[in-house]
Amino acid sequence: MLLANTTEQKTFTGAQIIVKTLKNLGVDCIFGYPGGVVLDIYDELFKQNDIKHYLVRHEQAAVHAAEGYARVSGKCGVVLVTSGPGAANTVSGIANAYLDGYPVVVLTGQVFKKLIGTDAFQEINIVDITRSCTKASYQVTGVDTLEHTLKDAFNCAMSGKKGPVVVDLARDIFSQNISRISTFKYDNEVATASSSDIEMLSKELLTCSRPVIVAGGGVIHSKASGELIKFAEKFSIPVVTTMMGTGAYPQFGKCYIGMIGIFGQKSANKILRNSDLIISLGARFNDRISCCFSENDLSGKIIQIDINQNEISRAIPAKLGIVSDIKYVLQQLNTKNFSVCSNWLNSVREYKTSDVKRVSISDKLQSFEVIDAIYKYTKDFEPVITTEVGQHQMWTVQNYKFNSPNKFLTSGGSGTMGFGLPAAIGASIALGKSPVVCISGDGSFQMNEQELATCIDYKLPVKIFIMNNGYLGMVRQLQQKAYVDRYSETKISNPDFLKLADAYGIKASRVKSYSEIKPALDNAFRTNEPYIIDFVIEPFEIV
Ligand SMILES: Cc1ncc(C[n+]2csc(CCOP(=O)(O)OP(=O)(O)O)c2C)c(N)n1
Ligand SMILES: [Mg+2]
Repeated sequence: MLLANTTEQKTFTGAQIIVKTLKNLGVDCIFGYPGGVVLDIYDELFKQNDIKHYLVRHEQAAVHAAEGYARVSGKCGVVLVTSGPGAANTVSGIANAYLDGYPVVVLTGQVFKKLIGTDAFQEINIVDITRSCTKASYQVTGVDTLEHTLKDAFNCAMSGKKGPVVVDLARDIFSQNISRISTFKYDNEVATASSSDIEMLSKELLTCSRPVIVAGGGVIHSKASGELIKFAEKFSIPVVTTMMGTGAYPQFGKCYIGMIGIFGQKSANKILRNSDLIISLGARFNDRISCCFSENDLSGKIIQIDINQNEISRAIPAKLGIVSDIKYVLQQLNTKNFSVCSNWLNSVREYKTSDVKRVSISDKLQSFEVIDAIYKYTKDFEPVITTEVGQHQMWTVQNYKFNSPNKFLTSGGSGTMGFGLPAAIGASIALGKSPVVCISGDGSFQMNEQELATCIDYKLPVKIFIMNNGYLGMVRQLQQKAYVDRYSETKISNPDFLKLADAYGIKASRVKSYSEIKPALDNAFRTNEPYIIDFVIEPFEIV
């Protein structure tokens, strides 16, 4: 909701209004890449110091960096790019932020109003292209609607289930004048459960005997980890998470069992089957989870709590759906008394014996040994860990122990290779240039490796650990199972990552055996600069 108005009498250009409005909205950094159409905005940015612009090397990376910044800071990420190819390059990043629900406002330059629709030089219809993967796509063709559209865009990105919003800016408006500009505060209204919803939920909790909590990304969005810990531990209810809920409940916590879904633990999936009540907190039950329950009817026992009305019963029909901020619901439940389920919790802990134990399949360095060593080395300072997409992503979520929210940044809904490095850049900036670890695959790293230049330019201590297996491993694994070892186009050649690092002025080392891990990590964390470790691992491991 937008509140209050005071006015100043002065004339402003559209470009000035953009920069001033962003400041009013509390924006302190922008990730972007310039081009002819948006030069007026870049000139205004040059003249001020309140908003810092981070120049990336590819527009997709700008959006991932803005998402990484948003995930860690809780603020809205902002991106500025030029028209045509600049705007088109943002689409993968926008889709990523959409599916995982993180707020990013993407400002795209557009050709002059009279040229829109004429296939003018560097014209694309970014509004139509992104309509299905944004919360809203606006086009501004007159300076009079500029300020309000920007406010609406931020409000939309940050409210309810958060997500990306595009604001496409016709070139004319940057030099048009307007005489009024407002200052304003902006406030977020959050949906909360009704008292009858809370009563119905309490009744279910009073009558069940085998409850389980599924903590999804919504718990992290709602900053409800403290309330979740209290709720689960007060009543001894087992907690499982989705991948996006990793860290929402501490993995060393006494109620934690594991991650559900196809790459999760058998024990965690088994609890859902054997439970009589599933309390789903901000989990989407997408196909990577629901495929594990195709032979079980969970619909009669799911209570789904989500800020997004559209998620309720989307994948599995819910017995009760509550559209609400999760923190609010947990706060209400924590004031009540339900029976304590210690026997049930103790019995499901036994399920863990059925979980697969990782074992070495060769004398080569194994992925799980590497991730475990990284965990042991970093656990005391709990850095933010980002991943790319592939086997290394699953090895990370399976073998690293996350004990706090917002420490694990991964591409869940979209599975976008190329997310991890720019997301680590955004996270490091949000944390005031703190060390952030990017666990990468050799394939994924090459999707946005140009961002090493951004790390160097801004002296960001991003530690890139490449799980180098010489394959697009996750796809190779599918081929191994489904196509009898016919590895069509999944063996990849890589550059010498040490030489590549050197070309960018980044220090690096290569690790081929277990004993080399610790000295390499010492080197990586001793410096306050970026660092690359090329972990040469067994190529034929499977997740
Ligand atoms: C942009 C994009 N293209 C293609 C894919 C399909 N895909 C999923 S995992 C994967 C392999 C990733 O290889 P690598 O980064 O080396 O990770 P590994 O599985 O070997 O650990 C591919 C190609 C994708 N997820 N994203
Ligand atoms: Mg690989």
